Amino acid sequence: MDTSRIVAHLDMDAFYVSVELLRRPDLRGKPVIVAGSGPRAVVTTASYEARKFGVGSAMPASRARRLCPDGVYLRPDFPYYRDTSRRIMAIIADLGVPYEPVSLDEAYIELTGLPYPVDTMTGVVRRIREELSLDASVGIGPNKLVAKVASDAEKPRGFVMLSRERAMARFADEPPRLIPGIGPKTAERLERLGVTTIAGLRELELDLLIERFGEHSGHSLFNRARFIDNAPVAVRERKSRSVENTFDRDLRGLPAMEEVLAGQAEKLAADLLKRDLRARNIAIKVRHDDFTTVTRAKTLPDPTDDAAVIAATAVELLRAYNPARPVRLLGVRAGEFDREGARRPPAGVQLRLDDLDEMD
Ligand code: TTP
Ligand code: MG
Repeated sequence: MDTSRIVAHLDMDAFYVSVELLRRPDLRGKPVIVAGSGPRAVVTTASYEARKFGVGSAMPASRARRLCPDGVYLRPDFPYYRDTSRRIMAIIADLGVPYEPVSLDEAYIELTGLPYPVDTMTGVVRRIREELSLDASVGIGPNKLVAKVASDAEKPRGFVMLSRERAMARFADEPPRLIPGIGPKTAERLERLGVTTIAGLRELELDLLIERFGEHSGHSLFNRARFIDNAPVAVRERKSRSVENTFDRDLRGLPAMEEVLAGQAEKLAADLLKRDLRARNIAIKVRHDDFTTVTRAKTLPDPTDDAAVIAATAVELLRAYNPARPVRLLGVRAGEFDREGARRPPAGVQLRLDDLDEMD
């Protein structure tokens, strides 16, 4: 087995609630619950204060109100959470290593090959705290499975590093459901086989697991009980990057529009530079006052991350199109990247998870 792999999982603490508290600091320390409205509404998240009343995610809001009648109930504001999520992911992206966002508030990060993987993650947590005033929990391990379970083990503000062996020992007496991928149905079937703990699951022979759960799931259960997981951190590369703005008042006339495009080209170029990307294709997006939307694109002879080249191309496209109606939105997009993906840092000293064991 490759013992030099190091993966982190980062998960924000009480995410929706924490984001709400940024604009409602008066609610800090109170039981706050973000839930939808209507008879079938469910709780999306509850502050740690509210969790003391037994309120939790996915619970019907009506039940939460009975358990915690004095709680503050807020409606979810998804655009606000999405925007905050982008900021978090941008901090992670700054590491320049592969990462995989799994939801608005969590991501896996491939730390293999980094000289100081632990410092790297404490740095991420610090930046999220300093720049966004939000708390995150982190798990570090030899694979995604250990990292994920570790990030959950000491929430909130957890920071747990475990080797595979340590993970097996630490979670031995926990129910199999602790392992992602083992849902209520599987847990029930395991219980009928007399298995109520992860250690108990390890006592079942592979053949029996395959017989009961099928080839694929049988193997998976066998491996996951041992915290074996070879899944890669799946980087989802975006095929293009863009900057766009909607205006409070519609724009008329080319000069005003060209000025906007020039500013957007600056931002886009900085973004490309940061991600070590050069684009072969530049496009503009124009949305009119009647919401008709057009895009115009041009392929360049050489890939670029140069603001002046991007701006000149965008302006050229705009002049050729020459909008006939007032414009409510303008944008510039860069695509067909020449060199995708992040710079790999030079391989330095490799911290092995055996070393981590000795540190705690
Ligand atoms: P989680 O990370 O599961 O929960 P959390 O961040 O609120 O709390 P913690 O990690 O500290 O235990 O989910 C992230 C967000 O996803 C959560 O804030 C709200 C949303 N969510 C739902 O909308 N429905 C759900 O059932 C769950 C579990 C989460
Ligand atoms: Mg979370």
